[in-house]
Amino acid sequence: MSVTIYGVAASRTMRPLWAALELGIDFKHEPIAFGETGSRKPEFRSVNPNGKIPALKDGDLLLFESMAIDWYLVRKYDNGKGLAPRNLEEEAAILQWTFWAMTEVEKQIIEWAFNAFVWPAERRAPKVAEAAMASIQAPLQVLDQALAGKQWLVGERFTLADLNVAAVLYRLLQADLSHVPNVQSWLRLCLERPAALAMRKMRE
Ligand SMILES: N[C@@H](CCC(=O)N[C@@H](CS)C(=O)NCC(=O)O)C(=O)O
Repeated sequence: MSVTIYGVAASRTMRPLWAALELGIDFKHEPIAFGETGSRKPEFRSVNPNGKIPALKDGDLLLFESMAIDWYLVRKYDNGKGLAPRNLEEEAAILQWTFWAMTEVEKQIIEWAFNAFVWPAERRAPKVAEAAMASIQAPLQVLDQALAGKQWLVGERFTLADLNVAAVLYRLLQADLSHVPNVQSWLRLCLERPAALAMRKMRE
């Protein structure tokens, strides 16, 4: 077993854990906590100098950044499973959706979730949650249109584009998505795959 994934599942580590489970990789999981009690400890800085999770070790290779780790895992271990791109156009489309999720909606979804239900009630700021939810409406419409008449984002099969975007949207399972019905049904389809359910069991 050469692959080790560092980080508790209830964090962005859910992304490489889901990818590894989809790919059937025989990996070791080190559930390092985030912050002072785990990822920021000096001994973990040799794994990820940023003091954050997730991180990955595969033989001599050390990697940080969840989406770079996912990219590496599917490029190395796909073995025909279909998560990896099959040509340049698919590669660009998978990167497009991955970067879109990270830059257009990730921060706002986290802000919404923490202020809507993750933090204890006294710490929540309902107005911040409301503003964060309002700010993702335009990108959600873009995603909804991209999914019109399609089951998956790229190449008519479940790819890393679906995994990365659905992992970023995970918290929206608890939001009302009835006004973006394509996103609603696609998100459920992604997050109810056996590998996604196994990942969710590790974190919920
Ligand atoms: N862009 C990085 C973000 C990593 C990150 O911020 N991870 C959080 C947990 S989800 C963390 O380790 N925070 C600990 C800290 O900032 O002390 C990625 O996608 O991997």
